[in-house]
Amino acid sequence: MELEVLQAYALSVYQSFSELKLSYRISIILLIPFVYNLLWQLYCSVRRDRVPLVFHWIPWFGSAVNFGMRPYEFFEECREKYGDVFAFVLLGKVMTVYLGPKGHEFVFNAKLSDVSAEEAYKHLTTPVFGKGVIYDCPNSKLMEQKKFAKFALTTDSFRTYVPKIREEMISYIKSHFKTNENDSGKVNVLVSQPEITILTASRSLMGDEMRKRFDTSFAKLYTDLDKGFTPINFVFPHLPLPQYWRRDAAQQKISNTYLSLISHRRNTGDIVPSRDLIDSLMSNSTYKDGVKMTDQEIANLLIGILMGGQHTSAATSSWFLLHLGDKTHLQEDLYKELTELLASTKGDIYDLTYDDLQKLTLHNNVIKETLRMHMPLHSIFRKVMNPLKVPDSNYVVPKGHHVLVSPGYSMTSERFFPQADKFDPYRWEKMAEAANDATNQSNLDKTVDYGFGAISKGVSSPYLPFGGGRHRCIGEQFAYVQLTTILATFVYNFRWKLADKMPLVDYASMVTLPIEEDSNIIWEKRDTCVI
Ligand code: X2N
Repeated sequence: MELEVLQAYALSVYQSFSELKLSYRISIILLIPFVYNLLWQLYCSVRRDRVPLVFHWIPWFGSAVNFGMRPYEFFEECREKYGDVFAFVLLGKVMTVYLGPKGHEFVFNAKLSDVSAEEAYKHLTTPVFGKGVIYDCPNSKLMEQKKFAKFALTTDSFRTYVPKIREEMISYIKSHFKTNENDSGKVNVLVSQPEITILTASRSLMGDEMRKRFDTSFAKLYTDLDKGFTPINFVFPHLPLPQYWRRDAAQQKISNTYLSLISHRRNTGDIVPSRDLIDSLMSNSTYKDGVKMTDQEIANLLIGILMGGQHTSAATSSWFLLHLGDKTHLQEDLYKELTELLASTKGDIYDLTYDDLQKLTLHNNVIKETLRMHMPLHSIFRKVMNPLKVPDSNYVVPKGHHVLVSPGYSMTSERFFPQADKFDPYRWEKMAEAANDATNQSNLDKTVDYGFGAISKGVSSPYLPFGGGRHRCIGEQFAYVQLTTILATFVYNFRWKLADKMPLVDYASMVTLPIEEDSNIIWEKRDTCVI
């Protein structure tokens, strides 16, 4: 009975609608999403169990422009209005943000059953890395893959990587800065640093054969794959466009190249587990349940690891070159630190070892400060799999929404780092002293192991450039080895300054990059230049 009344009503609404002028009908249809959007926001605002939602006019798109162009300012404005917890709409997804150290705990240490990284990232990463690894498998498998990868990231392997990284750097600079002909020149760090990063990472992690391939058309495949690893791919993982076809073809060709190297090494028995990541994974990739990773999966894991290290490291070395080009007196301090260390061992840059790197305090603090100001990933996501209570509040984040954590926000906030917009590597020496004075250190020592080694249990530090919890980065030590070697080699051989003003940040790329047109530096040889 009720249904008939409803049907009759719907019919009469439809009839009066179809009697309207066409232009009115079109307007009404176009207005429906906007009206729905406003009603939905009204509904959210009256529910006391929902996180405050940032108002937006445009359905689906939401706050994409503000978030995509200036995320930290957007977060700060939202915090002033709503506090540390709020939600906003981003290209059809509802993102719940929790700012500050409590937010770091909320997201990084959330229960595995409540939030999922793979559901947030797999659409982006699986076409690029390939199937069966990282976010294209259950979390328990990822934990073991991280354990397998860590076998190639030991102190012993780092000792062998340092000379290889330095050699690649020097040969790159020789050929691209043309140091035989010139004593000074201009270079765009967004050109040089990605190239230096891929050459040093592939030489050390992937071995000599793979490094050699970058001198050929193989390098073009990496560019194709790279172009498929952008924020647009979060929203549209597959489109019938050339850039997507090239991404898929590059994934196949690159993984086939790894596959053939793997079979070659296996057939010739040429496997030395401590040599590089390939050998290490070949000899150490059997899951606890006895299942072995297939060669295809090993190849895909290699692509993922190299891709992860590439963008983040290239961005970081670009930023430290620019900041040091802006504050040239820091280069002199670094030079002093480096040459004094080398003098104590009566050597030059060719004698720099892994153990020396640990003694270069200022070099390490330059990297630490660069990561503070320019955390490569400004926003980290998880998909909510079960209704998730926000501690100390009435809020529940419903299943299907996302949570967003942004250590980069805290790391650039005045509330946690005085004079946060000043590049000051010395702040870390002062902070280390202050921390030693503090008595309550007990919490810092607690660790937890999710299967890939012990990591800090607490994640409530405002400084978390490598994240925390079960998804914490395993590349930290490798990144420091690679970046310190690159920095020391620059400092030993050159002085440099900015060609333009200090560049602004491009937040809409995969990692936070300097704007390309202001990323040129002018270098000149030092007396000690050996290149
Ligand atoms: C459309 C402005 O531009 O309005 F790679 F083995 C390998 C990477 C997570 C990037 C998040 C969003 C920017 C929207 C702009 C491996 C080393 C990893 C870790 C909106 C109009 C991959 C999210 C990018 C937000 C920027 C996920 C990486 N260590 N690598 N509107 O990484 O780890 C790996 C792990 C992420 C992001 C964004 C917009 C393991 C616009 C205008 C436009 N971001 N982004 N890795 N936006 N607009 C990695 C974690 C995993």
